[in-house]
Amino acid sequence: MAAASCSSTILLHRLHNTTNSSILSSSTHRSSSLSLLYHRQISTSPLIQFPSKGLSNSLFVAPAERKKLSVQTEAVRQFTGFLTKAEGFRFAIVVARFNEIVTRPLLEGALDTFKKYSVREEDIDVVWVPGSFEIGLVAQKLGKSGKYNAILCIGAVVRGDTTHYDAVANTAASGVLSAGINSGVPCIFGVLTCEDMDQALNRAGGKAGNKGSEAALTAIEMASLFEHHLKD
Ligand code: INI
Repeated sequence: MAAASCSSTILLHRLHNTTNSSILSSSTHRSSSLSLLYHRQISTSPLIQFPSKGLSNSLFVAPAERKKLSVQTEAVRQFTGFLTKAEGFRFAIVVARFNEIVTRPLLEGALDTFKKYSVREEDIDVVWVPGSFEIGLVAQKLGKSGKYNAILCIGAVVRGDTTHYDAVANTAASGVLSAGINSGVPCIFGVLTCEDMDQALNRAGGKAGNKGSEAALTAIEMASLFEHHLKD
């Protein structure tokens, strides 16, 4: 584990960013300020809030205590994945054929995003399965193959279509989760669970954006987190 002592400039930088030092290795490098530009969703609020005197149940933090708190949290190392330098990462996409009218645009959104973030086409394998129920097993197999940095799982479960909506939706979610845990490779849940087809189409490139594209960003971030910070 890297030593916690360093200059206040570096500490401040670390509070808003991450170091390149792996949590699981002893090597320590400082991240470049460039990486700050690409940092996603960083919370600048304190991680913990202490109650102020006389307000034991309140979350109010007096200015003096807030200052003290920021001094304390400056020593906390924070790690995250980045969207830059995705070139060289390998991804598998497992996509369900069921509701293909929805899953195909989700797949296209994911492929577009990978391209935008410099993932090479030859580093992406797409595996089609009959339905969302089958995704978890295949994702696990691909994860365990050791060939990929992350597995992106795409499906669409629509309540209107089925009386076993809950069974398929829950199986898809727990299957993708288990695949990640059992393989040690990030498995990203890009399976829509919707009330009706309109809602599904809206999320597959319609009014509500493209969830396949969002899932691809998550896959890159997780691949980066594992590559740079969580390697055995
Ligand atoms: N599969 C889906 O991906 N979405 C659905 O909405 C769906 N419905 O409606 O039934 C669905 N069913 C198929 C299921 O995933 C399996 O392929 C099938 O049960 C065979 O195991």
